[in-house]
Amino acid sequence: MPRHVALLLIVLAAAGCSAAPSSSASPSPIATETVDASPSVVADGSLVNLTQNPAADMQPAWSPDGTQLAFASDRDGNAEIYTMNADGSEVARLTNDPAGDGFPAWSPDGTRIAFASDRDGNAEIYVMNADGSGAGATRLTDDPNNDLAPAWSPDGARIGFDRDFDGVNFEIVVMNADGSGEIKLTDDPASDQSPAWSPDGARLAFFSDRNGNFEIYAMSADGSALARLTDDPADDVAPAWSPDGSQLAIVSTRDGNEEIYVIEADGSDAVRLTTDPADDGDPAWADGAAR
Ligand SMILES: [Ca+2]
Ligand SMILES: [Ca+2]
Ligand SMILES: [Ca+2]
Ligand SMILES: [Ca+2]
Repeated sequence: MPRHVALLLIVLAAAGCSAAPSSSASPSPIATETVDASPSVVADGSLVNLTQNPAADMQPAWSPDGTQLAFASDRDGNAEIYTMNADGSEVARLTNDPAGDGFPAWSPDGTRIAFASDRDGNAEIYVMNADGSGAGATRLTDDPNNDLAPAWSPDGARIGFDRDFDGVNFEIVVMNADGSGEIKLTDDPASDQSPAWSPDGARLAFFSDRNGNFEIYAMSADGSALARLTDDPADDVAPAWSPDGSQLAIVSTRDGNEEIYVIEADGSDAVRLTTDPADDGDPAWADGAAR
């Protein structure tokens, strides 16, 4: 049994949205996320549905203090970003744009939320205040390719994301939090997606099909020292670090449909957390020390 699973809450969205971008060349990658999802909280395998809404509620992200979740939902007709308390109460809508808005990610100080939107013609990374105040979203990227899945470095200085160069060749890119200084960290014809910073900021985990099927990888924050963490013929995607950096939550289809697993940071000792005939995706790990 991994050390911290019983102490921590992992939030996830049921449905196969985690792997959807990899198999789709859709011009609207945010608005076309999988339907029938709803964020749930699982602590050692017990599930609580937080949203109870017929719309698709996806991509849950914990606030740094563990009191709120941001998520994307199409409950108002197209994908928008929302926040709610950790018990599902006080849902607030933060975006209001006919384009698709998704992939919310909190800044480490909890004041801002980065997200992806195709409101300017293709998916770009934006940032807005987490409480809905201010003039709205500020655009950080300006690239004709789709930019998705932002993830803030633990020191708040940088944002990692994935850029879709041709519908199948995603690369991991890092920029300064003001959008300057882009650096492409991967350079492989396969699809490299969904960067996740380790809590100490030293490593970036992601998933890639560079070895024939989706596996979890981790590299140094400068792109060096690449390590493969999983080795299973099924799809292994959507890594999320534990708060102490010793483990990752991942999604795998190794038991027939998408379930949440926890692996050690070196890839060993996979433990399955969910057992449900529906797909379970998009894990996000809350900091147990804050709860
Ligand atoms: Ca929208
Ligand atoms: Ca773009
Ligand atoms: Ca690639
Ligand atoms: Ca695999």
